[in-house]
Amino acid sequence: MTYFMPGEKNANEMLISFMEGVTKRNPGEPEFHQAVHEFAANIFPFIEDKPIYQEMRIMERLVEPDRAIYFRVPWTDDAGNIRVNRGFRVQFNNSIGPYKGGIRFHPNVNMSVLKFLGFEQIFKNSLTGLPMGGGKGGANFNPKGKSDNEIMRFCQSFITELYRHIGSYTDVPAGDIGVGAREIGFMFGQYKRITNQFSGVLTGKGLQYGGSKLRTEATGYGAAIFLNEMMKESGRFIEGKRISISGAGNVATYAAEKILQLGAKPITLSDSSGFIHDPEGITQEKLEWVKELKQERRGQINEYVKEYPTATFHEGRPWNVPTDIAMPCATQNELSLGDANTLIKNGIIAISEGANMPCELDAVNAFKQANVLLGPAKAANAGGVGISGLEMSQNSTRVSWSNEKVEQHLNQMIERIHAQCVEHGRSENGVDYVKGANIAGFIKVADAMLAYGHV
Ligand code: NDP
Ligand code: 2IT
Repeated sequence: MTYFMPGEKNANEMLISFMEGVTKRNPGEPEFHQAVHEFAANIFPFIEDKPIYQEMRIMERLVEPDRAIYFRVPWTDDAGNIRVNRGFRVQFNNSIGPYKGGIRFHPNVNMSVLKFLGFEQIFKNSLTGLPMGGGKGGANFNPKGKSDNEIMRFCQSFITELYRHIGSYTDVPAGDIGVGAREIGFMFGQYKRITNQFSGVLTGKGLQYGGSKLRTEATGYGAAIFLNEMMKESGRFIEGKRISISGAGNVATYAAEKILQLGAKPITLSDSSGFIHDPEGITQEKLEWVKELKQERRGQINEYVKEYPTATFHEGRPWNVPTDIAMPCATQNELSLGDANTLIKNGIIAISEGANMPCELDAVNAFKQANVLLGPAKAANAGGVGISGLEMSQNSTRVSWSNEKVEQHLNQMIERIHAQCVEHGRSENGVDYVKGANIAGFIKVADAMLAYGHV
């Protein structure tokens, strides 16, 4: 532990010794170190003159998950072979509500990735204003090329262990990379079967069995609305702007959809095969085609150029395409310092992070130095978990809200999150949204922890 008395060290010294401790105690977890570092760099200056947070070791307690479990997930493939994967759930912090956060199925899932995601989720959920703690889970399972039956058997096996750790007042998982409506359906079905309970234990459910309107759209829509708020705050307009988007999944496609509604022009999408550049703009009709390609046929984005020959396909990520705005919506660390410098050279105005921690730390700092508006994931993609929170409310009260009502809540929630970032992030150079989101997210959780004593 990093023990120092309040006032003994300045903010920078506190940050250095704190990060030394975090790195030492969590060896081999680079993504977790990165997420903590980005957060702590804003929090230590904030608590420098607030000794209560230092005395009560709030930061030291925040970086230790309440608990983290991992477990065997055995399943049988269509050829009858027994396969084994590893499942995880990190229950990071339930100070302001039940653990809440997605489940990711991807071959690169490990404790470091889930701890970074669970840590960020604490503050994202705090920003929504709803009573949700932070957690994240998943498995190092690759859904690519698996049949529906294989996916079902995997989800059933995963829940057969996870069910004992979750519950509508304990921990409420949802989707993330590789986990969408199909997987949530299989997991909810198995949970219901094992426990004989129909409860709001998962969000992102189908509309026929307790899902909320607009949950599917909420993350991408929210990231576009947050972008629009940042543009308005800085006296600019989103209309007519070219927007480069990475990813072609849930977040990317609905971010593109909302951007179109706001009058801007999405020009790229990507997946693990590479990216497409459509200088004429990706219209709603083209987006519908992409959704069908990715969700129904589970194909690769390179097929787009056969359907729409004005577009070109390239390997890698779309950051060298000249653009006004970028929305990384695929995965962590998908935008490097080199990419940031290219975007800055090409005159980028704003970034809105649909994915979690898509920009490397050096890239974040480069954008800040160049005065590029940067909407951090905690704030910009909070619309997804925000509507998950409202799905929980609807399940608890056994009602189903209309599209209009949920949409109104989503718009207001994103506007309030934006306002909190402005309140805590404003300086003479404009708004530092990373700082604003970190501090605003921290205060509520830290004050709840103070109330609980030394737990
Ligand atoms: P999906 O699985 O629906 O889509 C992910 C997309 O990103 C796919 O196009 C996928 O390509 C691509 N991708 C994933 N990993 C990589 C990689 N390592 N390299 C290149 N491309 C990759 O996931 P979501 O859209 O739900 O999630 C995207 C991001 O948004 C994640 O960071 C997630 O944590 C974050 N997020 C999601 C929320 C949600 O509600 N779903 C809420 C808040 C944040 P391919 O199809 O080839 O696999
Ligand atoms: O990263 C995220 O916020 C999510 N994957 C959504 C979590 C949720 O509980 O809806």
